[in-house]
Amino acid sequence: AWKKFSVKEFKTKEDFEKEVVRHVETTLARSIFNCDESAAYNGTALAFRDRLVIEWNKTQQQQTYADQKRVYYLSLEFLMGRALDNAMLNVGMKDVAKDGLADLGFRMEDVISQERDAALGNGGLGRLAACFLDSLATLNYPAWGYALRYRYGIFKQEIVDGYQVEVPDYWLDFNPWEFPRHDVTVDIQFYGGVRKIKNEAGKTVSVWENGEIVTAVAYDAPVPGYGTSTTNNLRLWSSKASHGEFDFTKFNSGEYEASVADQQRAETISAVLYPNDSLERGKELRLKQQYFWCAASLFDIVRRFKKSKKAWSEFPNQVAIQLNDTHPTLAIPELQRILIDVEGLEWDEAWSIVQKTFGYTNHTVLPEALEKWSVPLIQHLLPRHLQIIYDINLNFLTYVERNFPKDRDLLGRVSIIEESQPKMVRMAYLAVIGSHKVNGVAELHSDLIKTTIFKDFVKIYGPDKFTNVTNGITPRRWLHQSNPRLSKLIASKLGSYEFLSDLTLLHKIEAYVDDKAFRKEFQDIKFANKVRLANFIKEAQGITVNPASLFDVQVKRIHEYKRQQLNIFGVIHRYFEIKEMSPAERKKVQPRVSIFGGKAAPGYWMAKTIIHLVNQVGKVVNNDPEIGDLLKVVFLEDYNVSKAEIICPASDISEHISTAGTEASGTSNMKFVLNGGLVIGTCDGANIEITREIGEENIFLFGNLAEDVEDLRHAHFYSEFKMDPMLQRVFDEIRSGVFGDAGQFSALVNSIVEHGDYYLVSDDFKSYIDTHKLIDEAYKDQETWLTKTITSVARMGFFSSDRCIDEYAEMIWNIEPVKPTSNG
Ligand code: 26M
Repeated sequence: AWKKFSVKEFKTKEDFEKEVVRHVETTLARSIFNCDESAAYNGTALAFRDRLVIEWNKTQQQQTYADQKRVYYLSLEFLMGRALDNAMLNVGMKDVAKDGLADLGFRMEDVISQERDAALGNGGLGRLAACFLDSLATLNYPAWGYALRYRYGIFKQEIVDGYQVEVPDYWLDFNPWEFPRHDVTVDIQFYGGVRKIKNEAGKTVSVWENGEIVTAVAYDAPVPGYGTSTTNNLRLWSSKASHGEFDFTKFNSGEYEASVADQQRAETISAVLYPNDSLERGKELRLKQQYFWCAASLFDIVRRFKKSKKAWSEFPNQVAIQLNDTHPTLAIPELQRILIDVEGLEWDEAWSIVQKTFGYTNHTVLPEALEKWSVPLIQHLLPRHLQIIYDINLNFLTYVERNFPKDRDLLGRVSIIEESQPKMVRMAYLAVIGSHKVNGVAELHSDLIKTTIFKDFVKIYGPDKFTNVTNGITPRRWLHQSNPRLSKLIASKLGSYEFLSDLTLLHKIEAYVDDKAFRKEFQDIKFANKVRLANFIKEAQGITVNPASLFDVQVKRIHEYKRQQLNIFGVIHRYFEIKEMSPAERKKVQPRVSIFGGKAAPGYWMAKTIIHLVNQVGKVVNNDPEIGDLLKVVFLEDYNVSKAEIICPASDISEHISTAGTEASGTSNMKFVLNGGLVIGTCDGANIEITREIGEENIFLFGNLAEDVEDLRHAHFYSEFKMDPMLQRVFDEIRSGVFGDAGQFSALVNSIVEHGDYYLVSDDFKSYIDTHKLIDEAYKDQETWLTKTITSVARMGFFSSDRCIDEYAEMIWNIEPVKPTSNG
């Protein structure tokens, strides 16, 4: 009977308005008479949240009852963006809410944009995790995400005098989407020592003791699926002082300050997301974050398993844990520790459970990005784990030696411990050894890990331990939400929105590629999206751009390997080319807007220099009366998920131009093509598979291939190298001071001219410029261009994260969906 007392449903706009007013007046304790946009947002969010939590509770109950294997996605980053629009899409009733808000005097778009992004991630890796959660729920897989509840997400970027300035992102003032679970806590130990004792059975066991304790508190957020009532859970851990530590003795004995300091030290663990795409090498706090999160999550998972009273051998049949990069690798020794030290299993039995439980996804082959932690630091912070890591290594090396007795150097090469000064733990090797499957994120990348960083492990374990799962994106956010008009146009032709749950259905729009009305609407939509972006650029950066220009976009984290410097050098080249033209020649130039966006890691000086150069070039070009609309250069401040939702539907060309072999996959390439933009790109990451799917006539590929990179790098040092004359001209202009004090840019120019051009900018420059020429010409033929874009959209079905999650489920996790039933 209690089921009947569910929350108030709203069916009409009047019901909805009542719910908003009720929440504003009671939950928020505000007068409805000074209800501003922010209050309207909160009221709307709470009204939809009520609907969501009912489904959420039901899902959790049904999944427990189903008693099937669950997957736990361990990721230090979930770049979720805004939640309200997605909640409305999944609950339904957005139209009702829109009418209701209109009655109350608000526009839906304004209310939606009140929400701050949940920016708990750096870039592609964190956004991939968010897309995966969306697909897991949509496909009814029983799945939980585990992460940290950072008080500060990725910093906000401001551009001051052309330089990046970082501003803290304090986002938790009021977050209607999170539910504190003050009753779900785990005490986590750090430091201390290990003692061997004999237990009651006479067996020698290790006890880790006398450490510091910090408490993990769970905060849960609902993750709704599309077209299903399945609502999964994202659990974020927050750190606070354990009761022992905020000590009443200290408090009473006048050491008030000391006890508060203890508390603050504990809270520091979950305070801030590390803003590096790369690593905060050796930072103790980062290692503390990793262990704190792994230990809390594993305790939670083991606690849930133990409730079932099943035998330990059943653990891998109930639990799959996916490691998103090496950040959660400590979960491997932690589970081994729980099984042998706490639960009393024998080493071999425990280790077999561990290996069957974990899967590891690698996201980069760049050597400088591979995680290593110093042995002394781990010894200090996690003494028992270091012992276990050494034991894992000993067993592994013994096995290798027995099977490959003739290869003398092999042991040193594959050892988890690097024999450096100090010794280092190679986290990627530990992750490979402790998992049953290792996957890369696009075909080329998955091949590369087998021939480079994990070559020896392929020899040891055989090739079947390694597999590929090409990344994908959720069409709910990256088509329907970001481009509602295109989604509607597609639905009108396919007869329903089913393509949002089965993106391969998109192929059917290829039948309309010659349909006049369809083409016109498709083109109008692109133009309207460009107008929307042009307005945004005007508002945000004060720059006027003509939406009839070709919009050329590169938005992603700033890295030398992603080669924004190649792009801006190309822009400089274009600028001087136009300057030298006669008026008659200028008439034939295709007007362009070059749009950049992205954050540099705060300590990555070269990346910051690239941002500065883009801004300096913009200042010169945009104010040059000779140039006018022929070229504009925009650096869009503070690129994030919600801005990507405006930018991706508005590009004509987007740039994915990494040095071949360096970008593991890329995912924004998929977003741009799915929204009717074309790509200029290198043969790298998922660009290769995008080409295979959409056809090579529909993409602008350029540059050297991954297989030639090594020789080309070598050639910069060991043979007579002739700098490309067009690029030389660009460098001469920069050095002349046209874009401000040349000294600012000397390190950037010299990295290419003097220090070996590691990312091969000079080798690819001509090919890049020539390809942009082709793009200019192709764009002038609007009909052919339109055909390319429509055809490409129709062929993007493969890149749904739904396909990707089904592949993980089958090849790595061995899990089945739990179909929701209508009665809990
Ligand atoms: C850091 C500093 C200097 C140069 C490179 C790095 C660096 C590169 C990659 C650090 C970490 C990296 O890997 C983590 C990561 O975010 N990888 C991204 O994962 C996405 C999802 O799979 C892929 O789409 C991106 O291609 C990949 O870069």
